[in-house]
Amino acid sequence: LDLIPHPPRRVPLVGDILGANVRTPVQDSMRIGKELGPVFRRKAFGNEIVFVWGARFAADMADESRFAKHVGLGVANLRPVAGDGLFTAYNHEPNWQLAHDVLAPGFGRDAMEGYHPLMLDVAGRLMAAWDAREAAGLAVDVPGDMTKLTLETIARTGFGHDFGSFERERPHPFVSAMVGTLSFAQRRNVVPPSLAPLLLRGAERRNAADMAYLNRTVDDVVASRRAAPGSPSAGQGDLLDRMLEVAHPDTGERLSPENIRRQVITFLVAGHETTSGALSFALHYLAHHPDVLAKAREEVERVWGDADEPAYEQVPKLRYLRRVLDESLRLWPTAPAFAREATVDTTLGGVHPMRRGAWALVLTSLLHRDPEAWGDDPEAFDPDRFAPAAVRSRAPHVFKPFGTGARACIGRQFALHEATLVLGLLLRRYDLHPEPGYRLRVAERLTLMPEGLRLNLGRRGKVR
Ligand code: MNH
Repeated sequence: LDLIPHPPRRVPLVGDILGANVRTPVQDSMRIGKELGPVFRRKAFGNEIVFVWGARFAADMADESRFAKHVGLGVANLRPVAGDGLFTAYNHEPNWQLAHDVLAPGFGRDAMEGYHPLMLDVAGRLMAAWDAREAAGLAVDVPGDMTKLTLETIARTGFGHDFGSFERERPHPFVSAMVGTLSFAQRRNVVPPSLAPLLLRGAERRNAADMAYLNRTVDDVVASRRAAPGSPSAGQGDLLDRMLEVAHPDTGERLSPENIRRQVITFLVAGHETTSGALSFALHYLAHHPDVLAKAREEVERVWGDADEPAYEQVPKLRYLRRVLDESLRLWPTAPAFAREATVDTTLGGVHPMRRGAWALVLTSLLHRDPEAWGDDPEAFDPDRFAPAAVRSRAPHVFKPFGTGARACIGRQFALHEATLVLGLLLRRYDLHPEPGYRLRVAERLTLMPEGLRLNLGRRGKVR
């Protein structure tokens, strides 16, 4: 550990909290990491965290024969809500493998094709809302509307449930409760455990209420499916059908009712918050880079032609738009870090000895800006970094917005399909004008989101 640098001014008991802001732990760590180098540590009260962002070290941690996911920190703080659901399960918990095997086909090609019409339908509701704003000459609240869109999409495709987000002025209480629990989980990382009972007493009570609300919502969704089996998702069965009805192909085992509750919460939360941020950052960059926007729009018009609604296979053909999305996720990976632990006694990158069980946080948002992997100007927004030749010439394991290995994101294809589809539809229909003077600010609540991002719209080709 002595080899690993830390901020210079350490305060006894308190640690490295000088200059640290409890609202922005990720951006603080990015700033500090740039100064201290590819592996560094920060201490807050009793807890010392090792951060890794250098391309070579992060790539080494992707080696599944020596490292695995570590459930700690923010993820562990979500255990009271998400329990042994897929995202928060410990590697050794049998429910991880069981749920993974039962649910993975729910993200296969056939399943995705069944979700496509529902995704189009939700996008239609967004555009109806945006048409009305545009006609009234009003700006749109990008993160707010993207959250409505992605929540409705995962709820409709996965669970046949309609939250009615677009019929509401304010976020659905499910969203407020979710944001409450995420923010609470983040705050628990930055408050000393000994003072937590005192400092977080009011917050604990609110968190308990938020959790009770999430549980109630989920129990209602499950109960109504049990009362009326069969999902609306084109003949395929959706995630909830799989949870309720599918047995493990080898063992014949099924998910328990308590575990199903955890999985539904997990998917409703994991399935929308990060995608909403990804869409919001992409819209921000598109609005601020007219040349990129023009090129992406040209592609949409060329590939989709006059089709009113693009078919499933026409979405992955938007190669350039996918690069825009990748580049947005490079600069602001909306799940900005993930933790890895050594599964054997080993040496990280040939330099830092690690005992079995020792863990470190891969700081994705800084890994994605390491000049060693990304060149001299890593802050610049440039989708061509993801052109095939550029990708081929880059080292592996330096782009990790969806994590790595066996515990990487199960919803990756779902998120990419949804986001590419929606960006394509929006570019075809609207001109995007930034608000004068807006400078990107990033809000943190375990995930990242552009704060206060509003865009003015212009409607193109009124016929469609
Ligand atoms: Mn997702 C795991 C990022 C969209 C459901 N997701 C992860 C991890 C990252 C991640 C990073 C690994 C975390 C870790 O190692 O601790 N996820 C994203 C991003 C997007 C995203 C950046 C959108 C953009 N995720 C989605 C969607 C769903 C989903 C959409 C569901 C429909 N993610 C999950 C689940 C896991 C996960 C479930 C846990 C998988 C496992 O451990 O087996």
